[in-house]
Amino acid sequence: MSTRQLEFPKNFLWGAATAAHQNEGNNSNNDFWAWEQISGHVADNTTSGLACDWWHRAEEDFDRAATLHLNTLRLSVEWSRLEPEPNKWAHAAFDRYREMLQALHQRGITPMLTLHHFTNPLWLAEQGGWANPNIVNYFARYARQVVSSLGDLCQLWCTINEPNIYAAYAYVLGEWSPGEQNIFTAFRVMRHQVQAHAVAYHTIKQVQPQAQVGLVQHLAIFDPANPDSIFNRIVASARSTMINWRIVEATMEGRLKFPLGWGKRHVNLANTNDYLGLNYYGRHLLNFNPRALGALFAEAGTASPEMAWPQPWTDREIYPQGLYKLLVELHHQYRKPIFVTENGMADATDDIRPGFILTHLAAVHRALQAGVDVRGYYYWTLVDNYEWVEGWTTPFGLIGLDPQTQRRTIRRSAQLYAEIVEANAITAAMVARYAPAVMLQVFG
Ligand code: IFM
Repeated sequence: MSTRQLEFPKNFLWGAATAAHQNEGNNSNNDFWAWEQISGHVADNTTSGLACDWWHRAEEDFDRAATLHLNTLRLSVEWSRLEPEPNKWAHAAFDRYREMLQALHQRGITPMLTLHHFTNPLWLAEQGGWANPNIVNYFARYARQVVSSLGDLCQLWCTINEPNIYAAYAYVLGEWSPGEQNIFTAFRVMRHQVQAHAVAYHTIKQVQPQAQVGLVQHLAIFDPANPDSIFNRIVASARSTMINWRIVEATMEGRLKFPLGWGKRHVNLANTNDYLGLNYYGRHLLNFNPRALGALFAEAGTASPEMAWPQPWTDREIYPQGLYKLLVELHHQYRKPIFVTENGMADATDDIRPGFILTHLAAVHRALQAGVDVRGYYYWTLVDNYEWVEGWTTPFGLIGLDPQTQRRTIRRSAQLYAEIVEANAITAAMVARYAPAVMLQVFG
């Protein structure tokens, strides 16, 4: 048996990522809850309901996370619980989050806390949500309250999760509340997200100067389905610029470039990330389509079968090299510490997930070898949870969940991940046991 292994740095953070609405249950005071109650909005017509019942029993899953040796967990606080009415703060909800954060610390798990993970209090949605410029001040007020109340238990903060995905689903595709299909509103929303992030960044640093604060962006690889077509190449590159980079650029360089603005530099936006959060899921292959204005003139194409490693249920391909490429690109552009704040796949049978985890961690390792300052990795997600308009159809968890009975099943990939975390390394023996087919991809 080969003794080859990929070792990770000492103090590397190994975690899983989660989100309040997807895990807590009964978040009935937010706009996504209202949205999911309407028939036809969710693939399997389910609602989030009790979700993983974290509002009452998160600690049981924290125990499981500790058994898997995780030393960090990314979770979010639910705005609609904490501020159920404008500027009225629910102390009992703050207390529950304090309990959860304390429970993590007791288990040796460092929390990373996200302030906004897609959902909005109903009062805010009724005022136009992220399309309303007042959101910037509302978000700053909320950030101040959260950090003042929970800051003694948390130092790692994410302001906004995947602003690009939120703007696209809620304002371009119209699949999430408020169901708009207006690309110009989407650009306005993105501008507000950048401004809200920056104001929250400064607010958090004022309250807690030692805090580490960052935006969490979903970055994908957009490649031309046919690399010989110049139109395909143009739309793939435009998609990458607009969807991947404009928001990150604005929060690092301070410039609101087209279509967020006309390139003016705003000092208060610049350098508002202590680290960069990267959520990565795969590669999209694109064809030019002159009729697809809302999709920036692109539609999904397919790769040649021998190239593709398809992901069930999406049009994106599993593409671990993409994680390496994006880590290197972020590093070259911005020289900031990076966390892989999400990476995962839905796989009910858990046949593909072990290979997915191994190949993506090998990509992270390669980036580390190339000098990229990657501080941690969060698998999405710990326990199967409510996947927005996909409902309960896409089990991403290391741990399986039957939402009817709340019964958990530890998947093989959880055992693999636990072994990697415990060893702080990937060994050839692990690959041979869990996913021998990817041996070459992992060790090159
Ligand atoms: O479940 C989502 C999460 O809320 C945000 N990032 C992608 C995940 C999987 O689709």
